[in-house]
Amino acid sequence: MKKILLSVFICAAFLCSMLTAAVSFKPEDIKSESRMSLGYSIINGYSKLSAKAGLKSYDKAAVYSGLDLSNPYIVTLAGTFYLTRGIDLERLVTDNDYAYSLVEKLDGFMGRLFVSNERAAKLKKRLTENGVNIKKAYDTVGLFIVETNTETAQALMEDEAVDFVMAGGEVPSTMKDLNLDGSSDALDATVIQEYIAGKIGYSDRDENEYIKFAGDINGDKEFDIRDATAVLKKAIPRA
Ligand SMILES: [Ca+2]
Ligand SMILES: [Ca+2]
Repeated sequence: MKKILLSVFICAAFLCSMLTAAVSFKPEDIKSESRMSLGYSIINGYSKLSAKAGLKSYDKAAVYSGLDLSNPYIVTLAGTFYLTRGIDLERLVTDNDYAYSLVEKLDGFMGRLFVSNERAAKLKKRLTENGVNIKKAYDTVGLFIVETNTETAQALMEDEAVDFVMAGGEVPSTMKDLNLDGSSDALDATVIQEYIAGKIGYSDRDENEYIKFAGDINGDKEFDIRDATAVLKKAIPRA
């Protein structure tokens, strides 16, 4: 249990890594590295699918080159930040203003305690040299809001210095959106039904991870037909 909590604290301290706190894992997978990796994959999957659906574009994107979580000092600070700020995980991944206010605070907190992010600094230098316009930089956390395009954004997703690229540069309004139209409703139930029936599928690992994450509507860590029912129940207004 302590291990789980620690992983949640680590994940929780970083903007989109918080997604991983809500994702299902087998006990043997409870290592922060695999959780983080899955969290990054989910975000990249969201970016790819939402760009394809036209919900978001890569014209603006958040590029994340996170801190070294094998460093115990950084992990301790991240845990302290999480514990002392009373962070609302659900709000963090769906409320853009709230998310970025926390990123700003975390960035300042880490910076004042002499944390540096060399990996992000190198990436920032390279982006600048390549003519990428960085609109906002959180240098310590390693998050950059950039003006980009599809080709550059896709290349950054494959860049080893980049953990994830978030299309649009903003957190989604809902993380339960499977058809990527910006809301969670009966249309998403259809996607769940078709995905389970094998009528639709995604060849891309990131896209699959996003759908499995977003599709667990009832939060029981399984992706199955009960989630379609759960969407429909929520979609019908109560009398
Ligand atoms: Ca939807
Ligand atoms: Ca479920």
